[in-house]
Amino acid sequence: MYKEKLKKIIQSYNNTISRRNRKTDFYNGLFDRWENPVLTRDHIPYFWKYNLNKEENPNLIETLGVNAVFNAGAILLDEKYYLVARVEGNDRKSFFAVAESDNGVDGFKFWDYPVLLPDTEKDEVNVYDMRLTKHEDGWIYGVFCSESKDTSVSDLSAAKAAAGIVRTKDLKEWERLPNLKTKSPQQRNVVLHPEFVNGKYAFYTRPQDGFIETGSGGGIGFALCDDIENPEIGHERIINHRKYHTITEAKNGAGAVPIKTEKGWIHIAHGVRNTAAGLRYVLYAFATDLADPGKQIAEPSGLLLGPLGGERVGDVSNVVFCNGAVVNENNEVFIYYASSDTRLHVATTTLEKLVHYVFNTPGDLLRSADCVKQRCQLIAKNLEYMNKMDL
Ligand code: M1P
Repeated sequence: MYKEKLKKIIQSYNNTISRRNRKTDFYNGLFDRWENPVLTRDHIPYFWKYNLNKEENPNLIETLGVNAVFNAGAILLDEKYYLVARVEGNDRKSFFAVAESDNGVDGFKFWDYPVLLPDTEKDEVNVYDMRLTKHEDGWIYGVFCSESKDTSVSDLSAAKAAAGIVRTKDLKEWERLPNLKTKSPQQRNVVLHPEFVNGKYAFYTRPQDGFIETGSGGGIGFALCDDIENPEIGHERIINHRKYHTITEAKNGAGAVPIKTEKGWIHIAHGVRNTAAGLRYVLYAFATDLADPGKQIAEPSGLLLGPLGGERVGDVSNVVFCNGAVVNENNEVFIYYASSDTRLHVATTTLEKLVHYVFNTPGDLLRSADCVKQRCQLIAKNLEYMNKMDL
């Protein structure tokens, strides 16, 4: 009986990790969506969850369950696709784990052990959402949210967020650096730029007053840092602003490490707005200047990718979130996005399409009256063009 149960568990795990993926019929000309999530809690190796000792666990009851696998940093190394995923145990604590695949769209398999980060921040309770930056200094940096309890108030759930920093050469040995010191009370969604800027390390930040509310934090910030081993930044200049009645009204945050293109750095970020059903998270894109990555040069209007169908439902519904994207040697772009804080998907496009989208999509005119005129201009142009077209 025990053996039968175990065989079933192993079979189910093997089926999950060997399941092939295929593109869906979704069409917007920009990216493809894929049928299956690339990582789910079913991708977690069974030997992470069960005590497999028959004497100790004769009924094969789950010992340490896993609730969700989502928000992953991504990197391409020697033609392999690596994700450093946020794995959330049934105990609500998140940790990081590396999964690898040969093609970036399926076959992701976790390494035998999750990542053991050096435990140097004594008040840290939870860690999540690592961004992986292949920096020109030769290190791979992981910047993540380091969360601790806010003991200054009586509210039991009050928390503080800071940016934790680790570095590695192989995703196996991790060196922990001190948490980033910033002037703003809290930080989440911090991303390290892959190149030096004026000879310094450069961070995209998200200054925020509270753990959930950004308060006076006006958007995505940018700041330089002299010494990555004692990381500290001064003034955070807001480079991508939150705006009234847009997808970023409630908050926004940097997502994937910016992608370098011939026209500028392309950023895939998330925007949040409030609704009667709670917060809604979508992805959007903008570009910054090649020479000055702290200067915005393009921002298409509206969302790039929003939750669709089953993606809408999960532990935190109506959310898509991205903290990792990679570009391969064929200039194919793999955008890893999680849905509803539950599972991880991939959307694929090409660098050429992404550049076209970011630099040719009209901007948000911010008022219905102007937006409808913008649409009417498109319609008029199209109707005239279609009259001459031989369809
Ligand atoms: O629950 C949605 C997301 O909420 C947070 O993002 P932000 O700081 O922008 O609100 C993060 O906790 C993220 O992990 C989560 O997916």
